[in-house]
Amino acid sequence: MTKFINPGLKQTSRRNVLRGTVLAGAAAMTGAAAMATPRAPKINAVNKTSAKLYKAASETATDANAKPADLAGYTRVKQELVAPPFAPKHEQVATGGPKIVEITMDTTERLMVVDEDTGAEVWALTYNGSVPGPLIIVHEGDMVELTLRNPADSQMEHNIDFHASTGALGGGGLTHVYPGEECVLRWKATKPGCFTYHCAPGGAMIPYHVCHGMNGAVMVLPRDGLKDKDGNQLKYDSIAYIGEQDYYLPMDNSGAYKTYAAAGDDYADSLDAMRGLIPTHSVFNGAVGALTGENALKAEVGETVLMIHNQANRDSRPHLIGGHGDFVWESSFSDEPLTGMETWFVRGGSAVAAMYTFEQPGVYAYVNHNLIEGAMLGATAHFVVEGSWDNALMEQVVAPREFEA
Ligand SMILES: [Cu+2]
Repeated sequence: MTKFINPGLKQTSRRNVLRGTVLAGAAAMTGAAAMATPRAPKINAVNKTSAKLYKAASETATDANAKPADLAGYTRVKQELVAPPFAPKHEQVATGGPKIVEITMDTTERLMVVDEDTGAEVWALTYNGSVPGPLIIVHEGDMVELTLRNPADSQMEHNIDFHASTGALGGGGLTHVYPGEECVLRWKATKPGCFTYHCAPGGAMIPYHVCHGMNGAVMVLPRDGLKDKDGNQLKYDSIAYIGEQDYYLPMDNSGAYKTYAAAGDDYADSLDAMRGLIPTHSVFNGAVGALTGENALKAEVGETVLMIHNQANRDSRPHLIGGHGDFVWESSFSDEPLTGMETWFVRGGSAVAAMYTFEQPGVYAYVNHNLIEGAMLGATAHFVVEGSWDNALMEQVVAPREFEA
């Protein structure tokens, strides 16, 4: 089978199609022709180094002399993954012994609207069709067993790097799947906390895939659930799973967003846009307005929400306007949570959990408190909270009126 990348540019065999190096080469050619830029060869060099790294990781982890894993004592369960902002069915406190949690993800490539007002769209590279990819929840000591499938009609190769896992580039070295291929990776969740996962096919393809939506989060709960600093149990009523996505969408000379016929066609243009490090969009759950208006998150006064915020590429600083982070785990769930936070920090390439119990009804904006990103680039979500107003917490004593000088 033969496929074309960037129609008219290069034709290659199926197994080689859209390897990071091939595409980078194509980008280098177009880049060199259009701009006479000296940068393109550097990307090639990076990709070569990266390819060696992946090969080495794969060889180490497929050592025939390695001892087989002892799976005695584990029970197998399936976890049905659901689209964000929702969380899969799970226990907060684990019952029974450790489990092998079976999940399946498809690396689907789909054209998504990023902003209806401007017509901005992206050929999103996804896990199971959503940006971010689905939230996975297990307990410390469990195994995650992922079947990763790349649909036959995909344009690109994909893989997955789990920050929660140990070895072989987070599994990235063992999970490269080309269109029409699948693989199975099993890893043990030894570190409790929230962690990013993302696609990392090598070289410049890594940020390209991550900045096209290919990332998500795993939450590894302690077996006995979440605790405050004194060891008291903390439970949540619901989860709001928010993935912050920076996009670098190419524009034409008039400032209009460019459109492309297929995933990968924007590669050279996107790399040029990404080099500036300034996103055109920074959005929650894939698009401007994905979590506002009709799509707003819902809660009730007295409800405790665990907000899980994933950012695979850039730092973020979430703030709930009108509320707080009662308990925030910026690091491991083994660490004491931060308390009473006004704004918390998500290091680029990580996921953070913040717990809050709503005390007043109304609309709360959950924003990246880099307010340029929150208000101008799209990083805003809304919680619509039902319940009775508490004048003891806040009251409008005098409505706005003219005063006499
Ligand atoms: Cu990918």
